[in-house]
Amino acid sequence: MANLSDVSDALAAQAIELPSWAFGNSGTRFRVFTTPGVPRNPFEKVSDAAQVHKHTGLAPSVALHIPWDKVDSYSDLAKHAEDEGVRLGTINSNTFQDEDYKLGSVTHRDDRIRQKAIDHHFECIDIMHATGSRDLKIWLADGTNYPGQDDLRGRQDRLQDSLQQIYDRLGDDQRLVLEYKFFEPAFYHTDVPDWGTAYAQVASLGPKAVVCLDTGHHAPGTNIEFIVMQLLRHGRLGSFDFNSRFYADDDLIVGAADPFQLFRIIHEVVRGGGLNNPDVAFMLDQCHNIENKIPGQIRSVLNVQEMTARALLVDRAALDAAQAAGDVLAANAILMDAFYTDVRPGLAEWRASRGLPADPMAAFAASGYFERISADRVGGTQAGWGA
Ligand code: RM4
Ligand code: MN
Repeated sequence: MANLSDVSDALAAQAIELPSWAFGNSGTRFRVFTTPGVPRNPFEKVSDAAQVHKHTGLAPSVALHIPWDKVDSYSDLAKHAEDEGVRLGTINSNTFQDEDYKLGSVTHRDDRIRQKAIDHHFECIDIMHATGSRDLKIWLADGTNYPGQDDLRGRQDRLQDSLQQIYDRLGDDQRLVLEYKFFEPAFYHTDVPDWGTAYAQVASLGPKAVVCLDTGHHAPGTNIEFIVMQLLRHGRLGSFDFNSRFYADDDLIVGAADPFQLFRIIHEVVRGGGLNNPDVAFMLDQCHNIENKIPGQIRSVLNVQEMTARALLVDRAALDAAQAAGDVLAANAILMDAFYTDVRPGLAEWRASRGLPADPMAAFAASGYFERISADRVGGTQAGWGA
């Protein structure tokens, strides 16, 4: 098996994008608890995200959500990000909080409402030009609650037409990233429920359309690493939204519920050439409901780094040989050897050797940043989900 020094370059190249909404107060449909120092505007969210990068070196960019992160000047926001040592990343559209979208957005039967949803994406593309963002990520709440409520085929046709109009607006270097989710807020059917539907939709749009795999958006028991393999094989895995789930779309800290699943996913990413490949963006999509948000994000990127390190330790040559020989138990043991390797002490040393804190959680706690924002940001209540 390799050791960490053999994979140092791959670790150094890793970049994980943070969601601006992770820094605002968020919650379930029950109580939204507040956190001291919560950002009052997108500038403060970017500052908080920059803390994660400062202490880990892993998170150089921040995804924005529109309209949550609308500002008067995107060049000012981009400049602020640069001053803080990070940059602005993916732009996420939002067609799930407007009264008009009760029965759908880009799939709506009413041309006025469907056009409004398409126009929102055009606005997002304008913002991408101002921020220098490459990716437009689209997750839709569209779907129905009752059998017979609407014509499934008609909705799929309107979805295709709307996405094509949005796609045709993209600049040469921009991408449309379509995210699927099998249920919620619609419960009978969603219009983009699974990777196959997302794949069929993006494949007919053109080469700049790819799929986002949100790890929380599958039915229990789904073999997510198989989907990773398949999308990579077709050249359509555009990005990950990492988080973890026990029961539904829990949006908990990635790797918390099932670290082995995260390992298996990243193993397939490595196997398929998707690691540190700009075509496959690593992002978090999480909400910190009860834990403090900045340390929650630090923990998250470290979890991804730890499972990446373990996946890189897999002895690929030995694995290939065991697989070719049909040696089931040896092949399984080779994978498990890497998974069970505790990479944490090695990663602490590796960080220290690169001028980063050996223990990013402790370094953030000692920095006084949390105490400072808690005192300074009076009046910050909600920013992000539920804003
Ligand atoms: C959705 C989806 C999107 C995210 C929103 C906040 O469930 O996962 O990626 O933008 O939540
Ligand atoms: Mn997501």
